[in-house]
Amino acid sequence: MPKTALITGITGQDGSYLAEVLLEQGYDVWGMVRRASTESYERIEHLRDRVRFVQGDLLDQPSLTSALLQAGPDEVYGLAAQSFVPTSWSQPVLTAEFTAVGVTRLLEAIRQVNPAIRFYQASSSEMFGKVRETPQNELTPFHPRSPYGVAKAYGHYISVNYRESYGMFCCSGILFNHESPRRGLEFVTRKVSDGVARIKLGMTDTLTLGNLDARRDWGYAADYVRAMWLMLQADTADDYVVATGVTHSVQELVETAFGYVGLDWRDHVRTDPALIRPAEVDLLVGDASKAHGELGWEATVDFTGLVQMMVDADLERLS
Ligand code: NAP
Ligand code: G4F
Repeated sequence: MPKTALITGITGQDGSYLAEVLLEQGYDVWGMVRRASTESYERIEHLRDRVRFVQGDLLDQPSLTSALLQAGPDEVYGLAAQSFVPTSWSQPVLTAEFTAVGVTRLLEAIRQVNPAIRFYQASSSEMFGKVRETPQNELTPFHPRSPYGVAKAYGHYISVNYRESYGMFCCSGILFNHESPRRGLEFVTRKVSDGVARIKLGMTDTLTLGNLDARRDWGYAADYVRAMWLMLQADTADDYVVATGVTHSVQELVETAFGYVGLDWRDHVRTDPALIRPAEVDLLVGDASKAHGELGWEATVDFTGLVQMMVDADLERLS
């Protein structure tokens, strides 16, 4: 009997890769999508005839209950969120409604429809914020530095609480930044790969960025969604850091991407104070020893391989 999974946020970067993994595993895959005047199915176009869709929105409790009743999942992957950190300052209340309280709405729907459903919560290294120790692991205290980080800390703790209060199988994956050619264009890696491709192809000459000193632990999204699936196959529900363990600055990202196509970044990159955040997360680097040891998870793509993959994909798309 094949298992059934429901993915919220299936139209996003991670949802598209996770759907591929689950289909490969023989799952019946359902995706929750929100109604829009224009469909945003670009990342899952190639999967459309293999996935079933149900409408729902994190703001609307009855739609979540209906989605669960319709799909009848064994596993729910809660990936939907307002996921862009700068937007969380301009829309802090909406971010809290989607990214924080939305998790409670989904957990309540699961508890009422079928509390045996296994649940994955898309938690974030942004919760570590102004980091208390380096590298960060599952026991590192949180100090979020944006309304997004605060909302994710809520989502993490409410998932832990439903596990501890009701015995539900809730896993919180504390994932560090993960990227791919399907990454949204506003995130820094994709902004850089897209910008480098445009400059290389003569479509523009300049790339404007914010803080070049921030450091992130960047991995490949297709690797990270495997960790989500592995968490829900474990004997007991738990929380896991997923990271490469290697950190690079935004400047190193820029140097690597421009260098790959034979350009000097100093000739093209400008900085704009308007892109500096009200509060910054200066350094993230994760310790994924628990995921390695208990789940057998490993990253397969390193930083240079990731940057080159993204630049190649944008060059091909724009050529
Ligand atoms: P993403 O590309 O921004 O995708 C977000 C998804 O959420 C989209 O499918 C979006 O649908 C959906 N969504 C947003 N608001 C919704 C609402 N009110 N109701 C229903 N669906 C809604 O994000 P991602 O990079 O795939 O990340 C997936 C999850 O992991 C997010 O929760 C993110 O915060 C978290 N996370 C990401 C990273 C990372 O580095 N990528 C790291 C740690 C944690 P539309 O297409 O309709 O907009
Ligand atoms: O690519 P970013 O926007 O990602 P950020 O803020 O780290 O958040 C991402 O990763 C989190 C996991 O830690 C996720 F939870 C979250 O949903 C999202 O996927 O920015 C990375 C760094 C920041 O320090 C930022 O200040 O790049 C710096 N940066 C410099 N110039 C820029 C830019 N970021 C963006 N987006 N655009 C710039 O022009």
